[in-house]
Amino acid sequence: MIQTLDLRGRTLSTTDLLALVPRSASDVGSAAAVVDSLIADVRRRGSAALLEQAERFDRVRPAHIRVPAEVMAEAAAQLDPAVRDALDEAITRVRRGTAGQVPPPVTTEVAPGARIVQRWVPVARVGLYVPGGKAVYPSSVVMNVVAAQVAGVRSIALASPAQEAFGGSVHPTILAAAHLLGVDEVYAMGGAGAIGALAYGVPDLGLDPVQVITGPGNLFVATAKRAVTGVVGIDSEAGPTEILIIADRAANPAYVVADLISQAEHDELAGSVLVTDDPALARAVEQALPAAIAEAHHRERITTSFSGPQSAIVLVDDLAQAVAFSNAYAPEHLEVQVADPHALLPELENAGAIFVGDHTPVSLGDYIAGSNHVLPTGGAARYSSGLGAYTFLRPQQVVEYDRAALSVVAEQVGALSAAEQLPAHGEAVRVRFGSDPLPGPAA
Ligand code: HSO
Ligand code: ZN
Repeated sequence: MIQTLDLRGRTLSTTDLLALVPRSASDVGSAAAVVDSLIADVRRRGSAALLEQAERFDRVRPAHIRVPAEVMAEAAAQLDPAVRDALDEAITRVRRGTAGQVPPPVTTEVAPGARIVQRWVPVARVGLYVPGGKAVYPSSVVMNVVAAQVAGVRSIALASPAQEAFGGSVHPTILAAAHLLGVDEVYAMGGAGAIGALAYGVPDLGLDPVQVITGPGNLFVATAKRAVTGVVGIDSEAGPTEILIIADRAANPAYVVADLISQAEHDELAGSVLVTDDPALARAVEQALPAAIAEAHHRERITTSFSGPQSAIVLVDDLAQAVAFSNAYAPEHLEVQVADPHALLPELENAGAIFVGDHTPVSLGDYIAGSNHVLPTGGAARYSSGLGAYTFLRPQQVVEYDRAALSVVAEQVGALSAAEQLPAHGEAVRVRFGSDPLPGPAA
């Protein structure tokens, strides 16, 4: 079922390597016209448009778009205690794991009396979109909200589609997770209209616009996030999940099989790739897969994902070739199950997150490791990172010169302003010294 690609003895370019294990193409953009009109309608008619869109796309008319406080509290009270305990632990660990992502302000004296402060300022208000489809991910609420809170974001609004099965409200597990995190501004609204509502605000709902929108969604949500970019900032677009495992003869095939299956259960389009220099391990994994999949709850989805061109067992000559493959592929999740994983770490450049050793499966990171599970997919790990506090922070420079420090460079500002034929620029410095002669850099 899963293809085996034997790259031993072959030298391939990055383009060739990528063509061997192609990801599914994304057609974000194809829905642009529909999405634009849905957003425009929300801007024009506010909650009336949102209610109509819920009836049309979610087949239910929410009793309230803004989820009432009692409904939030009730959902939290009804939450299974074991799930509540696990969410509490996840929140604690992700908070700890995120704390190091807020850099302290740095002051640099570029010259005597001339100071540049580099500081990191959170955006004021953030919107989080939580999909309402086949999967309910309270863990994603934790990942997004904690990152924003650690950054210092003061106001967070959450949007999730109205659910027919829950009387037109948001899924109670999502409500409970939000409540545990102290987020009580939740709206039963979904799809492109919800993204428009967050970006532009909805006056008749008392919903103020946000500055950054994060969270995954279907094609319409992704298209809508693209459409409002510039009005707001967004996180990266989430494609199907991916796992790449680099393993050598020291790896336990049962762990490799379980970890590949764990991510494939998300999506038919999920990519699962094992890269190994050990033909015996490759064989063991290939042989163990069918029985393991047969046991799996989502066996059909997993089978489809393993049978697709995006999944493979890749045989390489050595771990150096495995690293080269992984760097070219740039997986969302990279597991390193080799005898000496730390020897490979310095060489591993492109990955959303790296999971080291036999006892760090991706599913640990999905829930409770303390890292963030919102990670770049589709090769975006070549140039971007996962979600973190920095997603909600802007670096800002604060500039401060005293009179003496300004006088030292006044002539130079004048010279550059003359060269650019912008003499008023020079004058804005000169005016501060009246008829005093300018001392110039040598003074
Ligand atoms: N592996 C998913 C995140 C997730 N897993 C949520 C379980 N729940 C994408 O990184
Ligand atoms: Zn997962």
